[in-house]
Amino acid sequence: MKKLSFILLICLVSTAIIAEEYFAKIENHWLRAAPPNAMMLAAYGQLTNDDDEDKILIGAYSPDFNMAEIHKTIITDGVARMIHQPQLIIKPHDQLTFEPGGLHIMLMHPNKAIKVGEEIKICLIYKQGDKELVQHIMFPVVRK
Ligand SMILES: [Cu+2]
Repeated sequence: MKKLSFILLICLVSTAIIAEEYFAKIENHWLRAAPPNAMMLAAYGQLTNDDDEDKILIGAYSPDFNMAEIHKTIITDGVARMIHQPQLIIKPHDQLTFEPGGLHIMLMHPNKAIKVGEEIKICLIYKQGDKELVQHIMFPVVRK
């Protein structure tokens, strides 16, 4: 819990301190709308590393959810399972696509109603050496 509140704090104050250039570029990002009582929602998008160094993604956080993790859906023997991804490396000049049926940001236990048309803040946590850097992104809530 202490770590979570620390990350939340970074999430709220880090924009001014950390150069935006460090982070992967995110495009086509969206959060899938769900029924009002849903305990799990998922967010998607495409991350591009325009840099000459690896970008190492180690997690996610959202102030509007009690828990967030990066997952990958894998189908084994016809059964879909979601596997937690504690670390994902985006190679230089490469892309990582989060999409339904594959990689996703799993958002668990919302602490408010998540409505179509609004934007929800999700923070992606990167590792650079022994530092953790946090990228804030506003995800539009879309029904599809
Ligand atoms: Cu998941």
